[in-house]
Amino acid sequence: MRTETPQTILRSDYQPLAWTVTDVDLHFALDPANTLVTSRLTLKRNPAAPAGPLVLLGDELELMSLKIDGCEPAAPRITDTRIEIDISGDLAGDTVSAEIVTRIAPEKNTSLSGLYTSRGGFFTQCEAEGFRRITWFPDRPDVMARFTVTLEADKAKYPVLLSNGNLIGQGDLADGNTGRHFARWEDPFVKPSYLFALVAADLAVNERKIKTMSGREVLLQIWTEADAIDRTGHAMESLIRAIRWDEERFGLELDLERFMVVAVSDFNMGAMENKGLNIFNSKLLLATPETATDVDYENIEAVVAHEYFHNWTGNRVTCRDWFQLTLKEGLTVFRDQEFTADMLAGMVANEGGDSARAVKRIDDVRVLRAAQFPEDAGPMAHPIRPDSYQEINNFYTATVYEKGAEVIRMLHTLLGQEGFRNGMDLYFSYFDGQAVTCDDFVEVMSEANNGFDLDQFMRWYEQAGTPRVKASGVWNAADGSYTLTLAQSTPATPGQHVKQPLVIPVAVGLIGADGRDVALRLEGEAQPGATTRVLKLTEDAQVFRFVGLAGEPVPSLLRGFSAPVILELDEDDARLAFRMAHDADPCNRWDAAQRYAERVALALAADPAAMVPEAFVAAFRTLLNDGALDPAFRAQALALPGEAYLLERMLPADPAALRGALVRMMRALGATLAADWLDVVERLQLAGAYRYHPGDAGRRALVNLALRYLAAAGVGEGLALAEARFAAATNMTERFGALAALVQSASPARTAALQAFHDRHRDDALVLDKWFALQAGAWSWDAAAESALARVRVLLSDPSFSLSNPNKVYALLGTFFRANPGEFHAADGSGHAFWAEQVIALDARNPQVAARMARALENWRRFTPTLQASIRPQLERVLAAEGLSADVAEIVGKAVAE
Ligand code: 0A1
Ligand code: ZN
Repeated sequence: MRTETPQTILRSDYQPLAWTVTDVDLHFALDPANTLVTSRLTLKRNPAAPAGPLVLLGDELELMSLKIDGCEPAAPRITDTRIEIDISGDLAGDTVSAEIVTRIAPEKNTSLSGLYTSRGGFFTQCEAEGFRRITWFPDRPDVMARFTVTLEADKAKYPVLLSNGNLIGQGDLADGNTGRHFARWEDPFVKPSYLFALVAADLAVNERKIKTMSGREVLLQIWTEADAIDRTGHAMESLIRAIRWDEERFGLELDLERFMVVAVSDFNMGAMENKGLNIFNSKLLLATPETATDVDYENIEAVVAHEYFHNWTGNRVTCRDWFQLTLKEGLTVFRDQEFTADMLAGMVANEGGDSARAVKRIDDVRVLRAAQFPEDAGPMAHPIRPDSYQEINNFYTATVYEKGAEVIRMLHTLLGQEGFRNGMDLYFSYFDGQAVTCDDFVEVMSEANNGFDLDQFMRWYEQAGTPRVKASGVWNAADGSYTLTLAQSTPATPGQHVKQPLVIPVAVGLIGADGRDVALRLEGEAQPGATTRVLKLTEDAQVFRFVGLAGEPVPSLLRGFSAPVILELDEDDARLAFRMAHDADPCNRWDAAQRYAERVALALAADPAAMVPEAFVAAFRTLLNDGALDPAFRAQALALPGEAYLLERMLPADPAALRGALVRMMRALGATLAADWLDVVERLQLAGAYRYHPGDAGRRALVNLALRYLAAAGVGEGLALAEARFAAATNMTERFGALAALVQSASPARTAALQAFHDRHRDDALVLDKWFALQAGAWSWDAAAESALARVRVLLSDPSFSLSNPNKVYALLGTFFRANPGEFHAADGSGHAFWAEQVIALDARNPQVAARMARALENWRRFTPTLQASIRPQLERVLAAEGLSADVAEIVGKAVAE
C-alpha cells in the first residue's frame, strides 16, 4: 500500500467493533493471474460495543460483488481500503450474512503479504494485516471466527491443497472444470484472520503419527518440494520434542487431529504459526549435515518449537490488538528459550547439563545486546507494548520479541517456576478462545500468586529505553561488611522524557579472594544462605549490606543476566581478569571477558598507535587453556564482542576506527596465542559421522574460532589447517567454518576456496545464501583487498541472486549493511549512496524487506560528524522517493526527525 502522509495509530484509540464475525466460509478458485475469492460471513452485533456500521477492510482488492442478507446494500461507503455499511434496524436482528466476491492476482503480489506465488505454488502470509489483501474483512485480531475453506485448483500443477484444521472433503471437479480438483477444510477452533493460511502446490510429505499425553493419535506432516524431503528429518524430531516438552512443562496438549508444517522459499520472516498449518521459511526448516551448520540445526529446533508453542500462546489465547503483540511473542520466545535450554542440557545430562544451559543463555544475551539495545537507544525506541505505530509490520522488533521475553523471564524469576506455572494455568482457564491484553496476563499472574503486587512491574510494558543500573561497593575491613549500592535510571527516549523506577531483579554473588563464592548473609539475617541471591531493586537507589565476610569480596552482579539492563560497575583490568578466571556464574564469566575486550577495543580505536595489552592476551590464554571449561563456553568467551554492540558503546561511533582496533586484536590474539590455538585444533578435532549434539557442536565452534584467529594473524600452519579442513570436511559446520577463516584473512587461498564452495553447492539456494553472506561480511585484511561494496555490486548481478527473494536480500544486502559496518560506512560515502539506491529499489517490490534494510542507518546520529554529513542526504533521498511505502517512510521519517 502506498500512502502520502503516514497515519499514526494510537493504542489509546482502541474501540471494539460494532459488528464481528462468528463464521467464515471461504471459496478460492485459484489461478496465478486471476483468483476469485468468495467469502460468506455470518456477522453478529457486538453487545460490548456502541452501535455502528459494519466495517470491512481491504488492500489492493478488486471488489466483484457484495451482498448483505442476499441483497446489495443501499449506500455502502467504499474507499480503497475500507467499506462501511449501515445495517438498518429492521434488517438487523442480531446477525446478518454477507457474501463478498473479490478478484486478486497472486503472481503480481511481490510484497509476500496476503496470497502470493512462490516457485509455482500458492502460499499465504496473513500476519499482521495480510488477510485484507485476500478479501474484505474486519481484519483485526479481536475478531475470532470459525473458518471453513474450499480450495479449487489445477490438479496437475497443484496436487496438494492445504488449509487450517481438518480435511473434510476432496475430489475432482465435474464438467467444465476438467483437470481441476478441490479440497475442503474445517478448523474447529475460532481464530483471528491473521492465522488463516492456505497452500496449493506440488509438494512431498514426511509424516508421523504420535500419541498425545491424553492418548489421542495425531498426524504430523512436514511438506516441502520433493527434492528437499530428505532434509525434513531434524524438523520432525524437533516438532515431536516440542510437543512433548509443552505437555510436560506446561501441561499443554496439541488440540488438532493433524498438524502441518510447510516450507516455502520466498518468505519475509522466519516462520508463521497459522493454526494447524505453520508456514516456514525453508532456511528454518530444512537441514542435512551436508547443508546446514550446528547453528542452523539449533535455530531450526528453536523456531519449530516457537511456532508450535504459539498454538497455545497466541492462537488459543490471542492479542486484542497489535499493540499487545508481546503478549504472544515475548511469552513464546521465553518458552522457546526455555525449551532449547532444556533440550541442550538433556543431551549432555551426564555432564550435568548446566554449561549447555548457560551457553544458551549467553547466546540469548548476545542477541539482546546486539539487536535490542541499539534499537532502544535510537529513533525507533518503544516499550515492549508500544503506544503508537504507523506500520505494524515495523514492530516485529527485538524489543517486542527479545526484551519482551526478558520481561517474562523476570516475572518467572520473581514468582518462581511453580508460581509462574500456576499463573499460566489460570491464564488459559480464563482466556481460552479470547483476544486479550498484556494487563490481563499480568493481572492473572498476580491473582494466581496470592495477589503478588505487580503494579510497578507493569512499567516494563510502558517504558522504552535500556535501564542503567549503577553499582558501587564499599568494603569495611573493621567489621567484615560489604555495602552494595544499586542505583537505577532509564535514559529519555523519543516522546518519553520522564522515567519511573522499575522493578529490577538483580542476582548477586560475592567472590572471595580464593576465587570461590562466599555464602551470603544480609544484615539482620541470622545465618548465611545461598551463594547467589536475587535482590529486588525498586527505588531510584537502594543499599544492601552483606555481613560476616572474612575478606574483601569481588562482586558478581546481574548473574544469569537477571534483567535487561546495562550494568555500570567500576572494575579495573585485574578484576575483570579475575572474574574471567573465577566467576562461578558462566554468564558473568563470559561478560567479564566481553567487558575486558570492549575496553581494549575502544582504547585501541581511540589510539591507532596503541598496542594490545599483554595482560589482556594473558587473560584470554588462561581461559582458552582451561580444559575444565566446556569448549562451547570457551568459544563464546573468546569471541570478540560484535561490532554492532561495540558501536553502540562508542560515542561518537567510528566504524572504521573500531574495525582497525578489532583487526589488531584478532591479529595479536591469533599470533601470540598461535601455539595454543593450534593445540586446540588438534585436540578437539572430531572423528566419525556428524551428529547434532551440543558437545560436538561446542568442539566444532572452538576449532572454527581457533582457525579464525590463526588465519586472521596469517599464521602459516593455521592457514594450512584451514585449507586442509575445508577440503576434507564432511559436514557444513566444518566446511563453512574453515571457509570463513580463509575468507576472513589475507590468504590468497580464499578465492579458490570460495569458488570451490560455490561449485559444490551451485544448485542449492540455501547454501548459496551462506556464500553470499560470507562475502558481504568479509573484512579487508590487506591493502590489495577489493572493497566489500565492489564485491557486493558484482554479486548483485550473480545469476543466483534475486532482489525478489528475501533470503537473498538478507544474505547479501542485510549482511553488508548490518554486519560489516567497517566497510559499509566507508569514508567516501559510497556505502550510504548504495544503501539509498537499494532501499528504493526494494521498496517498489517488497516494503517489509525494504524497511528492514532501511533500519541499518537509523542510529546515524551516533556516528562521527563526517559520517552524519554523508548519511543525511541519503536518508532524505529515500524519504523523497516517489510512492515510498508507509513501512520505509516510518523508519526513515523517524530517523531524520529532530
Ligand atoms: N508471528 C511470527 C512472525 C511473523 C510475523 C509477521 C510476518 O509477516 C509480516 C510473518 C511472521 C512468529 O513470531 O514466528
Ligand atoms: Zn512468534
